[in-house]
Amino acid sequence: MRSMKKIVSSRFFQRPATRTGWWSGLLAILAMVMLILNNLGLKPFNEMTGQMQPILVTAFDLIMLGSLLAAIVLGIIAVTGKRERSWLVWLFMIPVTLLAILLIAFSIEVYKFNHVRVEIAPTPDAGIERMPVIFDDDGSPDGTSALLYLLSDPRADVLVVSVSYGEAHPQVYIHHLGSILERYGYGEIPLGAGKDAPLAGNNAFPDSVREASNGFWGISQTNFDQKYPADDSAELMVRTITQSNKPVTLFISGALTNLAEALRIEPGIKENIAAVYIMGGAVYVPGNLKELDPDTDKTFAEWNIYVDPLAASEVFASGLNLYLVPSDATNQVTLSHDDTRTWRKGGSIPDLAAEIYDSRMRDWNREEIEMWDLETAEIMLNPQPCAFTPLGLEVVTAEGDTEGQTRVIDGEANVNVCLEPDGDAIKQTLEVVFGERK
Ligand SMILES: [Ca+2]
Repeated sequence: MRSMKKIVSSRFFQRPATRTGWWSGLLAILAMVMLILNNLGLKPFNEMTGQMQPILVTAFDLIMLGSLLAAIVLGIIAVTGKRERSWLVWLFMIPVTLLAILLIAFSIEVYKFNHVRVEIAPTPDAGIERMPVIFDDDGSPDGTSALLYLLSDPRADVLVVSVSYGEAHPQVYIHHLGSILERYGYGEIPLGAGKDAPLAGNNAFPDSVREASNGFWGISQTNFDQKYPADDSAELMVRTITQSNKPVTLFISGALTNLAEALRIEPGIKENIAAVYIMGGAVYVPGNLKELDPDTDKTFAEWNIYVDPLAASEVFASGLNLYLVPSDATNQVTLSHDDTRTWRKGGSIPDLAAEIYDSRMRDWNREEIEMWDLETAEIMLNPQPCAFTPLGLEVVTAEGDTEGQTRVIDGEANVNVCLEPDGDAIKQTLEVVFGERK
């Protein structure tokens, strides 16, 4: 075998000896300068306006990436084929390293997304009196945060997670909640999905809201491919309440469709329901339909009651022990980014609750936001911050401007209403429960 001496055409401190070597070095420098300009936001064409601007910006990107790739290819040829060792040629290693880092970071993200990490649910302290709770929300961002709160507070024993008609399509959104529960170690909680229609009529949230809920509001925390088995909500409620050896508390932060249907199936469940906490209605304040439907003439109703007034009317007349947290109370308590930041010490469940409100504030361009369902969940576990006022309330079911209104009537009180919540106390409890979650 003939031994071949490798002849190096340039040494490290020399200039490249070949054209390939020169090109690889110069293109690497060009690519890096363009990358730096790009990352510093100093792209020369970004500030321009007019027809040429998008073409020039695209051209910049193409030249940047093209010279990056060309520098790498020519660099490899120069080092291996032409035996170049000049420092200028070795510059191609810098973009190679950058690309490798990007590729590794991207792979880690893909891996994290595809491998649902099951976290260990906290073991509740045996000494704590636990409240058996059925959670029923209409697939809303704040309702999802309320669920995360109930999971974080050891005083709540969540028996069922159910989605009702309202902001979301129950059969779609239940899988988002299924994914969240599995991820955080609560995959055993039975799921319910209600019918995607009110008991009567066809009132509905705007399509844009319902479509956004299908995609989990653009917060890509859930595994969209996975499907989770879910029972019909009303039947699951009846079964769970009947079988519970302790009276059950219901948390309802959407339309009252599922509970009304459960009461129609088996009115006897009333005997084993301790209380129903409801986020909904507007008693002494204007309704909130205009917030999503600016052209409406219906200024009295609040969305949760409005989308299924018949269901609300049946529940209000049921004789159940009702606790209502209406817009009167939710208008008074707002969150800012400073508040959500204090939750994040508690780990991934509070992180998601914070991210949900942070993303709403970003999307709506607001510095502060009401917490609605989350406020109601907090008051349910910790009623001291709101003294409830017993009121006679009826729900207007007739079509017209007052449809869905929760109207005060003379006569016996049927609903306990939170009108003046102590926002600071509520936010303090949230900070403790979320921030100290183990
Ligand atoms: Ca809700």
